[in-house]
Amino acid sequence: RLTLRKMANSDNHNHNAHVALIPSSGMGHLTPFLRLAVSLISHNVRVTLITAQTTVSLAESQALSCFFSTYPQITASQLPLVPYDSPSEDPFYIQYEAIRRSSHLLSPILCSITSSLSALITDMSLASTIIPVTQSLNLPNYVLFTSSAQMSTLFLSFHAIAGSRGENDLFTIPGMQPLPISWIPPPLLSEKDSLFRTQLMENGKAMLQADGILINTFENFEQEPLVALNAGEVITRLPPVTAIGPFEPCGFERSRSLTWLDGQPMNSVVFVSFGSRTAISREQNKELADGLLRSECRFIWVVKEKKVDREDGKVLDELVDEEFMKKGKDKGLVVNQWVNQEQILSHPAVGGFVSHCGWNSVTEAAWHGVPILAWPQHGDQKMNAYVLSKRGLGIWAANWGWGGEMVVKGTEISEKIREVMGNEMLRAQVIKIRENARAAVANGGSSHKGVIELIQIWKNKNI
Ligand code: UPG
Repeated sequence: RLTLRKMANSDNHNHNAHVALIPSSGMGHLTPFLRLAVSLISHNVRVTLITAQTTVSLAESQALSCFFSTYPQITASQLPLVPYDSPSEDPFYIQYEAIRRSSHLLSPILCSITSSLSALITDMSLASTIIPVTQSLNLPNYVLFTSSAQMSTLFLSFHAIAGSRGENDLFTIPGMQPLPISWIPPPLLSEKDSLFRTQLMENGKAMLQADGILINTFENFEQEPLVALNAGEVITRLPPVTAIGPFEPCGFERSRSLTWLDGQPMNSVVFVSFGSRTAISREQNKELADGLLRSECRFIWVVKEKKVDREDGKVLDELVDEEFMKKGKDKGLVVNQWVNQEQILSHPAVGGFVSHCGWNSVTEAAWHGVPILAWPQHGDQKMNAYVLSKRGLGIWAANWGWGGEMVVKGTEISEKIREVMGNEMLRAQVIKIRENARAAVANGGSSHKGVIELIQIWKNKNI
């Protein structure tokens, strides 16, 4: 406690806020932290980014090296990890757990930061082990929730309501409308212990001790959960919840030119991608290929068969059958590697997005005004699909179930793709959402105000 206080006092001449950020694991968690860091430096906040010493995916290590060379003013700091393994679990959750079990090593890192820190911003998956560390240093801790505000209502209340079920297969989160129980992430309903369930319960509970909760969303898009959270209806004694998104994609993420897309008519291409860590079965991919051909739309399809990109080594011919490659070659592109999704969504030729509804994908689609065909696969994704379909950012074929629960037929997929690509009313609604998203982070917008207020609080702490 003493160490951090003493440093703060000796650094009184520095009136800029200085914030350290600690993401957890996977591009779905790293990307929003990088975007937030860029937004903070644009407001003259000093930023230190603390990352785990090794990353699970190649995409993360490449993004980090590109990020630090683009923004040399951001200080890089590394957290060494104590070894942890649990072979039957998801590699990304294992990494969360390794970081959580290494949280005590954060203390000397925070104390060694030479200019005084105003706050630490912690990923929600690390909250329960990092909050005690910052409390002992008397350092404010803000938790960044990287999914929807809707999902946060479940995350924050589940430890208190686990075991209680509504009627007729409904599930009720206090302060919210009852939802079908099939939208709750399955590991939360299982009797079996899992990292997902234990971590979510512990983190949700610990977030009551945070100084604030920040969410990558905007008021106009998720008013209902945001109001319920701040009114204490979801759970009492919650710190202030501030919507500070959608985070603007940043320049360093753009790389390649998109020659093929440049030659396609406006709104004619459907982009198909299930994010950075979702594997789709071979059987389902076959139906997806069939659906794409039947839809007669142009397409860019990212095929992924493994969770972790380092294992995604198969050549395309092995993943997609020869006949599809022949028939589809004039219609589109199939890739089995990292693409620049944000850049693709920003292209005028792209008129629809078949998405698993990872929250970054949803906010990127909102930012660029691209209608979504929601096909949630796991975790928070049905909650996110619910939000986007309710707000008119896309349509959700809710009867397709979770990923792997059934094999959705090509005929059905093609129908839904056509519905999204050809629906002019939907397109007009989505354009409006894009305007609202951009207005939220522009000068005077609700999220912009939220960030400015936070920075003021952090600056006052320094003086
Ligand atoms: N991305 C690319 N190129 C690719 C694949 C992904 O640029 O080839 C980017 C994409 O633009 C996005 C990020 O990687 O910025 C992926 O994030 P997201 O769309 O949120 O999906 P996941 O990677 O699946 O994210 C995890 C969870 C998801 C959750 C999210 C935020 O799987 O369910 O909402 O984290 O908590």
